[in-house]
Amino acid sequence: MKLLVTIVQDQDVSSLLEALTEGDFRATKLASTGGFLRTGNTTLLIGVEDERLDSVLNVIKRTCKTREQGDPSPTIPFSRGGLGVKLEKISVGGATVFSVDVERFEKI
Ligand code: 2BA
Repeated sequence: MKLLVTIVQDQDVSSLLEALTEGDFRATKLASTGGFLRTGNTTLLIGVEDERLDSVLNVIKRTCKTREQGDPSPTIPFSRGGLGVKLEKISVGGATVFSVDVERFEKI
């Protein structure tokens, strides 16, 4: 079994959870914040049997979109680029997925 720590943009969460549920996958949704942009995103914990890994990755690929986002750092004093400097647009997503081997899984 694998645990997929899956970071997605908030805009994609609803359709991703719908597609996961339709595919009979289980997920837990956590609110998170990106360390670079410092804006909200969502982390889903998805436990999946090894033989269904490709299938769940396809659902994530199909559902999560790449978007351009501005760097908000000018609002943070003395951060990258300094005050008032407009930085370039950044490409975010579709999804960042960490696949971790699950040593043991129990529902009690
Ligand atoms: P953020 O850390 O807010 O990063 C948002 C986007 O900013 C990233 O999109 C990437 O395009 C850019 N970015 C991040 N760090 C950068 C840096 N040091 N220099 C230049 N550009 C940088 P994604 O790569 O699609 O990442 C989306 C979100 O996924 C991240 O939000 C973060 O929450 C998470 N993430 C990505 N890689 C990670 C990692 N290695 N470890 C933990 N979380 C990660």
